[in-house]
Amino acid sequence: MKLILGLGITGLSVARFFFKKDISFRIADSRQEPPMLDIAEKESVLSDSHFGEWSKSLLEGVTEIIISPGIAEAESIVDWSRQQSVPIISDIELFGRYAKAPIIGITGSNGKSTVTQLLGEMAIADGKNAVICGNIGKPVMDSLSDEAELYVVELSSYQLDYTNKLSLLTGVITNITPDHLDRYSSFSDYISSKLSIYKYCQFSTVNMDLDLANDVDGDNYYGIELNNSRCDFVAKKNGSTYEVFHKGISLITSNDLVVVGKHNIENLLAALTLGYRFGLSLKVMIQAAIDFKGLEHRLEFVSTRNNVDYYNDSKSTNAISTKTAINALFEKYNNLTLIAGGISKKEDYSELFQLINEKVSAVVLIGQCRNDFSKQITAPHVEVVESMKKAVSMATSMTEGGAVLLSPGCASFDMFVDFNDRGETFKRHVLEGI
Ligand code: UMA
Ligand code: ADP
Repeated sequence: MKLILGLGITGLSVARFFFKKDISFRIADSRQEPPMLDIAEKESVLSDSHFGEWSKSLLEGVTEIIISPGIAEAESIVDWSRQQSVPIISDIELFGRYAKAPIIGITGSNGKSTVTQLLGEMAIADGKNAVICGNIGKPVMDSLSDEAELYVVELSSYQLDYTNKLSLLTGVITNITPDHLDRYSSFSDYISSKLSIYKYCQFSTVNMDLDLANDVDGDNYYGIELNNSRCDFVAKKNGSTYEVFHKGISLITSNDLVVVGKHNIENLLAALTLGYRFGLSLKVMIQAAIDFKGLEHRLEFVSTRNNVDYYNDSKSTNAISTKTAINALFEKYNNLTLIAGGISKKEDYSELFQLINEKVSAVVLIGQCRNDFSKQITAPHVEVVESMKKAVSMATSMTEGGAVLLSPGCASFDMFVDFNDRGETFKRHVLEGI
C-alpha cells in the first residue's frame, strides 16, 4: 500500500495515477479540508482518505510514501516514517520511473520557470512533442504521455529533497541565492539541496557565473562576459546591448528580444545550452527566443499611461529578484517608482535597500513588512499604504515619465491568495487607470 501525503495538486495527480494503474493507496493531509478535496471527490479517486492531524496509524501497511513538496521534513509524519524506515519519495522520483522520454531538469533560486518555459517553447518550435511541467504549476504525474519526446521539468529544492533516484539527460542550476530559509537550517543546506540535481544528470550544464561553478564537474558551460574556452554559449556587453555567441559566432543581441535585463540573457544562455545538448536546432532556438514574450508576473510589461510604463514583477518573492528587476529597468529608465513589500523572508535585505536608495526615485510600501522596510529606505519619496489600489494610485501620482514597477521582494499571503492574485490585482488597477 502506498501513502500519498498532501492533497494539493501534487497529491491529486499521484492519486489519479495510482487509481488509473489500480495501485492501492491511502491519502492524508493535515488540513481538514485540503485544497483539492472537491476535485478528488468529483473524480472519485479517493477511498482510503484521512484529513486532519497526522497520526502514526497512517503508516500501517505502508511500503512507500509519496510526499508533497510543501510538507516539511520537520513534520511529525516524516519523522515517524524515518523511524519506521518507510521510504519517502517525491512525485518527481515516481515520475522518473515511468517517463520514457528524456528529461531535462531546471532548478535555481530564480529564473527556473522562465528557463523551463523558454526551453519548452524552443523544443516545440523545433517540432518536438515537448512537455513543460513540474514546479512551474503542472504536476509531473499529470504530464506523463506516451507521445512525449522530451520532458522539460522545473524542480524546486523541496522536490529535490525528497528525491533519491532520477535520471536526467541534462540539468542546470540557474543561480543560488538565499531563499526558503524557513525550511532549511542554513544557507549551505539549501545549496546542497540545489546541487543534488547534478547527481542525476548524464550531462551537467553549469552557469559559470555561479560562485560554486568550479566545484561542479560540468559537461556544458555558459556565462556572461567570459573568455573561457570551456563555455559553449557566452554573452558580451557592448554599450547597453548584450550579444550572444556560440563558439565565437554571434547569434542574437538583446535588442532582438521582448524580455529585458541581464538576467534574461542569462536565462537565454541556460536554455540554449540545455537545448543544444538535447540536439535542438540553433536557428530554431534563436527564433523561439525572439518570439518569447516572457512569463506573466515576471517583469511583465503591462501598459503605458500618461508617459509612464507599468511593469508587473509580482513573482519577485525575494530580495535578489527585486534587485534584478530594478537593475534591469534602470538600464532603460532613470525615473523609477517601486511598489514593494508583503511578508519578508528570513534573509538579508540590506543590499536591496542600498540599491533602492541609489536608483529608485520613489517607493510605495505595502503588506506586513511595510513599516519595517520604510525605516530602512531613504529614497527621496517613501509612502506606506494599506492596499494595492492605493499603492497604484499613489505610485501614479508620484511618477512623471519613466516607469512604475511592482516587485515586492516578499511573499504575498498577507494580502493575496498568491503571487498570481497579487499581480492580477496590480494589473487590474493599472488598466482601470486609477
Ligand atoms: N500539507 C499538509 N501538511 C503540511 C503542509 C502541507 O498536509 O504540513 C498539505 C496541504 O494542506 C496541501 C498539500 O499538502 O493540501 C499540498 O501541498 P503543497 O504545498 O506541496 O502544494 P501542491 O499543491 O502539491 O503544489 C506543489 C508545489 N508547492 C510547493 O512546493 C509549496 C507547487 O509549487 C508546484 O507547482 C506543484 O506542486 C506542482 O509540482 C508552488 C511553489 O510555491 C508554485 N513552489 C515553491 C517555489 O516555487 O518557490 C517551491
Ligand atoms: P522561479 O521559477 O525560479 O521563481 P521565475 O522565472 O518565475 O523564477 O522568476 C522569478 C523572479 O525572478 C521574477 O521576479 C523574475 O523577474 C526574476 N528572475 C527571472 N530570472 C532570473 C535570473 N536569472 N536571475 C535573477 N532573477 C531572475
